[in-house]
Amino acid sequence: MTRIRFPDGFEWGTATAAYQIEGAAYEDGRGLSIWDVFCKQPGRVQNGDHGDVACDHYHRMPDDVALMKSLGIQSYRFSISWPRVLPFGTPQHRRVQQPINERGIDFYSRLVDALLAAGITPCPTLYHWDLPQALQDRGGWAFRDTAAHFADYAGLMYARLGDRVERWITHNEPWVVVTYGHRVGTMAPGIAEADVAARATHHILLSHGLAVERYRAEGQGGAIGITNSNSSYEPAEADGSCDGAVELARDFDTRLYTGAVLGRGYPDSVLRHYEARGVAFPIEDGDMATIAAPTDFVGVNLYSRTRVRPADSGLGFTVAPPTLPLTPMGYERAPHALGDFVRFLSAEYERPKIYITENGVCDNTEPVDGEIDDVDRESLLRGFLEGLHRAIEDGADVRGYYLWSLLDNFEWSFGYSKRFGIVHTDYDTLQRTPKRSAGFYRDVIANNGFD
Ligand code: IFM
Repeated sequence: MTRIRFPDGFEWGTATAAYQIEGAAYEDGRGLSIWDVFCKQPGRVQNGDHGDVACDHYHRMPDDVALMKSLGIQSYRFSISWPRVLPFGTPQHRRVQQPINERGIDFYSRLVDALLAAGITPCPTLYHWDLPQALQDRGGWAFRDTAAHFADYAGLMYARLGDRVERWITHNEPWVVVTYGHRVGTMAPGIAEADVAARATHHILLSHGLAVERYRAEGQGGAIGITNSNSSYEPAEADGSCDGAVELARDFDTRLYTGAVLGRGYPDSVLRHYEARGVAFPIEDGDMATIAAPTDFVGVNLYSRTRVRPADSGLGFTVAPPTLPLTPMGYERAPHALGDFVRFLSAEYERPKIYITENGVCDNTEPVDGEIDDVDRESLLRGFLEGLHRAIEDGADVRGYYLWSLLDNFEWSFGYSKRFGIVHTDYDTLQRTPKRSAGFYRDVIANNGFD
């Protein structure tokens, strides 16, 4: 049996996001986000589900922190709900009188204090998809000013939490926001326009850069980075005919986001794709340098692999049918994908410092006699971690791993139908029950690995 031990100081965490767990959507002065609005539009979200209550974490936060402590969690990646702290956007918003919602700020301040008291390092993400609806009404991410609003909101959070928070993430998965929110329209704000998608791409990345510059300008001494979604792209055929498709897929996914942030600019293939549709990225002088403001780490989210082959239209590549068994999310069970992707990223960008900011498994195993025996999750997690460990041994600089997710929660357009938690949430009683995989993860943390 292989003995796997991660490097000393490797950090083990769990991740969640505000809209997916907090609930309390209309309490204590929180403003509307685009997801509050999107969920209430008929047919947008499976079963008409929404995040009004979610896991009720807003009221159960101390218990959830205690739960993490009982599992030995070392760092917690959560997100801040922008409309909870700034119900209408930012204090500088031009047309609306802008109160800061002190009750919202107080919630995150209490969360940070509780985490620190439990010996857990806080790692907030500033944007995990819940844009204030007030900013969407003014154009959302298609509108350049939204980037400046984001930097102001970031500055507010640095000022209020920066004395205790030393690791920040600007955005979660811009690719998802752009693709599903603005190009395909199956996520909030539900737009399906190439022009809006291009504008959103650029303004989200610009907002990241502005927030990083603000972090440095304010003399904050911690670390800041961005989290991108990724897949490990593989050729559908092994004869070389699909290798170009793999590179193209990497352009649209990893290189457009991580590459731009790491100073490589936008891939020509992506710019050409949009140009062919009469769409130009709204790049102004200095933007690309701002986007490439030096970050301290790259956040990697990865759940599976994707096999691709060339296509004559669309993006120039197409996804080939799966050949491996699927999780209930429809993702291939590909344990090698995490290590493979990390190896690719490390080679492509000269060994950046990496945190795995999300990795996990959808497994809908239900309780039987109060026990949740999620063996499929445990075995796939084990495989992901084995692959990650090999990539580290091969030289990748990976500093920590955040498992998605602590709790079963609201899975966006799938509502509550997909369970990613290592802790089961009963959505009737809101009771939390650690699953078999929580025990596995607790032992991984205690041993900094597994046998
Ligand atoms: O639940 C999501 C999360 O919000 C972003 N990354 C992927 C997760 C699982 O689909």
